Amino acid sequence: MSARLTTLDDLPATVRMPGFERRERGAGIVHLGVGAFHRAHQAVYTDDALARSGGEWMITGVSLRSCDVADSINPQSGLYTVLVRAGEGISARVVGSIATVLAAPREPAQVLDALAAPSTRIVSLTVTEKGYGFDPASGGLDRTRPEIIADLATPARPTSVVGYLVAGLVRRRARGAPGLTVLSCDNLPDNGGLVRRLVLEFVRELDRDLADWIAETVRFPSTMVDRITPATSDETLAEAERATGRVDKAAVETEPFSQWVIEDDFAAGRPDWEAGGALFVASVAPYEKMKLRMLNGAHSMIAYAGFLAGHVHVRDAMAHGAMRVLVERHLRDAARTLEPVPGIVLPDYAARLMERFANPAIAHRTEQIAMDGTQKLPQRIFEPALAAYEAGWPLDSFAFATAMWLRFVLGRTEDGRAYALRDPRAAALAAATDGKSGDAGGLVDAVFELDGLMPGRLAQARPFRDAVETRLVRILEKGVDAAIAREAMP
Ligand code: CS2
Repeated sequence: MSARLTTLDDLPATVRMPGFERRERGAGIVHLGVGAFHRAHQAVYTDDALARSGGEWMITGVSLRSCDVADSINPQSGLYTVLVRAGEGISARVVGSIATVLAAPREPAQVLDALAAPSTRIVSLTVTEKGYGFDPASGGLDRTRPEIIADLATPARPTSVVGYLVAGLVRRRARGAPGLTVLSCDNLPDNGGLVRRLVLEFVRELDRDLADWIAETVRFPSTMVDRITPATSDETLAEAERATGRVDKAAVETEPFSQWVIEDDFAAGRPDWEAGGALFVASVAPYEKMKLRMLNGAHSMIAYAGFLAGHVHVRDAMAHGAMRVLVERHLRDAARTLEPVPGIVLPDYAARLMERFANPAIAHRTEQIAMDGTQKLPQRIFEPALAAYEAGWPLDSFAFATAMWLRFVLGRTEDGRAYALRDPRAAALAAATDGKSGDAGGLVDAVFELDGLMPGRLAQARPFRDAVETRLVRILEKGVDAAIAREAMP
């Protein structure tokens, strides 16, 4: 059995190493949500930035809910392997930009200290869509969420993302520490604006002066992030051990492609993320819409249709002729709803997505992407559907994706296997669909009426509703495979 990855000594020459002396670099970033995506994306850009331009930008990771990442990465001094996989090729790189990971459930005071440290100049986040605790109907805090209720009652002992951000800022101000930049890196439209709104709403209930201080001294730039990164599996860990000769419990695998577009609005400096290829722009919105509607929208369609048709991975669905046709159609229909995106030719972007989805070396589970549909579909499917409806463009792709999601919500495959609906609104979905599993029209009506799920104008758009129902009838009566084949017919 190999030794554990704890130092950079004696790694094989084929493994790329951090291009800087880790001991010489101090911390400057606190990152909330140290999952596989962060380790394959922002931490890699930061590694590149530290190598090219130095600076005190080491990352202190924070896991808000579990201790797993801290327990796997801290014994490795924060080191871990990124495997980049395409075709037969695989390359390994050990990343050195994470100094340590704190587990909030175990050491909440240390997390607050890190947020309040004057050396912390950026707090970045990848906490998933549901992590923000917002109410999609109002765009403000979701006051029915237990963690939000608890944090508003006892703000000094937070558990939620917004609660931690606010408690950290309270301490910073009390200490006289300067403002900083809060950098959301989740797949949500206007992610910076969203987190700013939530933080300010929360703070206004506690302390109006503090709200003014935050509005003046804290920046909340928006970002678009992209790199397809499946959850780490045992196979990832075995592959990392083969590549490095070390046991690495924090390894991740990802694709070659990576993109980061960031609004250039920082309160107290930033790393030289351009070193890793990041693009700084005045407005992220066009990039973010493109990515959410094309990549993520098509991904969600593939996830629901693919999962129900028995495709375990995205690449398996992409090997199926009719599914490929539908992915191409989806990308075209989504692209039509976009304004021009500076520097990007949308048909080329779409062609690249087809290749990325089909990457045979990436085992991205459809079931992973299918989770949290209520949090993802509004920006991925419903917003472009509304744009298409209002412009008189085809609705088929969006209606098909929606119908497949509704079928997925029933929680049972065609051969009768039950699966858990992992979604923060699972209870509301179950209540809405209860007793209606054979009634397409009833299902559509009940789900379309859910609060804050769909823009009102879309829920009331008869052509969209009917297009979804027609498809759901077909799925329920003829089956998923037949519905996919029919949909792909010219
Ligand atoms: C996926 C994304 O799980 C999902 O919902 O659509 O995680 C996707 O892989 C990334 O956004 C790619 O950058």
